[in-house]
Amino acid sequence: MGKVTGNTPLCDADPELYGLIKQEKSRQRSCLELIASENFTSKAVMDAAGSCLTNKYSEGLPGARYYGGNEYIDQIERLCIKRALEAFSLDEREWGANVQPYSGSPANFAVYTALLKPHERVMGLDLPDGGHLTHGYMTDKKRISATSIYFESMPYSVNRDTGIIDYDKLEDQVSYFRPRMLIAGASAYSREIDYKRMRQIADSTGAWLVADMAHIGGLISAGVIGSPFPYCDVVTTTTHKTLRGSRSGIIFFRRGLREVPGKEPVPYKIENDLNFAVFPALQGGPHNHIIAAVATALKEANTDEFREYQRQVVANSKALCVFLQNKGYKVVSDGTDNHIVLVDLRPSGIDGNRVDQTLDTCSITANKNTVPGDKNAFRPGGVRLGTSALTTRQFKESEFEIVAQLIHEGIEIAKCVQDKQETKLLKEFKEILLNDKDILEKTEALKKKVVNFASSFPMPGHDDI
Ligand code: DSN
Repeated sequence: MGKVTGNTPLCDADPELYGLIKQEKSRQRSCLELIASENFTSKAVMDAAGSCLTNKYSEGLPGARYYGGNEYIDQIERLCIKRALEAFSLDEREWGANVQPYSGSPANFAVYTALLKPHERVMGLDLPDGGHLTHGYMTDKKRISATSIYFESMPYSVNRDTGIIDYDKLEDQVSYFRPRMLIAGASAYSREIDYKRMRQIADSTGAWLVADMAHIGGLISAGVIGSPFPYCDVVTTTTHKTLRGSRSGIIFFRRGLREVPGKEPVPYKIENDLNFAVFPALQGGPHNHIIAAVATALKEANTDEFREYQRQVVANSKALCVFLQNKGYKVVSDGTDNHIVLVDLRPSGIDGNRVDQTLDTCSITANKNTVPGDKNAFRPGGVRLGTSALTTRQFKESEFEIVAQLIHEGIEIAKCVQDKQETKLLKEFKEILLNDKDILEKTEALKKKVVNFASSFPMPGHDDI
């Protein structure tokens, strides 16, 4: 018998790659991870994602595949669907789910493909106001997202003073634009969405109401914020943000009867169109290893431990918000209901790019973000902070008080760098940040504090990679 190939572990088969993954693991462990869309998934989820299921093709749906050998794959996908419905307390007579989308953006595009004809109209929250690219984003000069290339989009916005979605203005816009689909969802919005009001607004023009709960799926599953399911026709999500699974997407769709005020209820007929849009219209074979890993994450989501985790995520976010406000920072909407704190840095005399770069140098990972009123998405005035990842590492309110202090110290350094600038160029800022002796002393000292602090907390997953 010849030698079996493919049994060598990664560390021996590809030491170069193994070394890089190890370094990334060590970065994750030693930094303060505050990117609101990230989290640390469990060892069990990673085991499923790294399993033999990656070997299998299974185009089609459970029980109706194009290739043979899918008896276990079918059971795995059905299990994932069942757990997806359970995680949001949905009755399978009223809701179904497609767990094959590769992630949130493909899930959203599948919804557009299924529910709309090309060039029909959509409305989503504007990206600079906290919306997502796939909610129809375009600029004055360019249609950026495919959702604005193949469909006609008009953004709605938040009130510039309050930072809250301007539902009255939205209602007015809808009466003129008459969209076929209204999207309720966001990437950088820290307040609860009024789905009931959005349903009324969608009904005023007979539009589909689609929620994109990618950021807040875990919080909704745990019941710590309001659910879109009672009001929406379709709900999409990613599975790796607050839901803490592997990277994937899910589309939930209504079954049963569609109630439209003033009309006889009609049966929903969107299930087949949505399934068809995912495959064969947009995707090929499902990523079975990832569907399995999502199934494991959804099992974890249906536990008291997970619900307690989500309560802590929100408690930590509220605490971080207050600690930063006490240091004089302006928080968009003056608070938070979820895992996000969106800091408007403009009143502090600095911007998102400069703070993001400075914090990154000190092992604090957050992202620059537009804040309401920003004119240019490439020069955002704020920074978005999220508490999901560090809460997974057992951070509580007292740890977030330290996090707020460390962020504040980072922002102070960014201001020192800015003071040394002779021009307004970001390139010059970076030069000074990375080369100026005084600044280097400051960033190295802060980084040391951050790394010592972060490294002392537990980290889920495998020890090495
Ligand atoms: N990149 C994700 C986020 O940070 O919100 C959304 O796609």
